[in-house]
Amino acid sequence: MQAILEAKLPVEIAAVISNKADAKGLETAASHGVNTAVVYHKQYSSRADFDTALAAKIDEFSPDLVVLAGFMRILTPEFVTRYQGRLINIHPALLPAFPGLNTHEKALQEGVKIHGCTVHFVTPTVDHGPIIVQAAVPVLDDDTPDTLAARVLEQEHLVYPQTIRWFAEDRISLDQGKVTVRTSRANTAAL
Ligand code: 3YE
Repeated sequence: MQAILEAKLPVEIAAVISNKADAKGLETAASHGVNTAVVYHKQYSSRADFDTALAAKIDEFSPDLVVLAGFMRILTPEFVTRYQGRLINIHPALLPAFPGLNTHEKALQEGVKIHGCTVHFVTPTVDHGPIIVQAAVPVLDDDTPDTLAARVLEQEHLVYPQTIRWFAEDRISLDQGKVTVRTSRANTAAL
């Protein structure tokens, strides 16, 4: 989220909304003069109620694009459908490998030599939406989950702002589950 705020993108960051009042990102956003809001999931008796409240808060800002950054909740199909084609997430693995949590541990366990991150449209099945962009990093022999995570995070900080820039420039489209990225650069960031 901080990398996005500091990337000097040609967009207005309408608001940063968290489901946790103590999220560091709220402070960071406020220090950049960005609107913040909290929709606390524990105040709602069901996932559907939380998602409805979250959507209502988001819609107060009429965003063109909703960007999940460090957001750790599974969203209902109703929520996901409401923002179809304008809701994106970044996942710390080269999907479809290693969906879910603890991706760096899993990558080391499996012995993959290439790991990375994936920006994807959000669909009802977690971590299975259409892929927009990926960045790859090498896995080194002496990597720990932490050193590997740091290498991947560096790429996340590049590709997520880049994706938002392309979105703002109307270079990304989603048609029948297929993503097109119109850019002179390759879709994949370099190693
Ligand atoms: N929801 C849908 N599709 C997606 N959320 C995220 C991506 C994505 C999505 O592609 N439908 C971990 C969720 C995985 C988990 O079990 N979370 C718990 C809450 C844990 C907590 O509050 O810390 C839950 O019950 O949702 C964003 C990434 C989701 C990460």
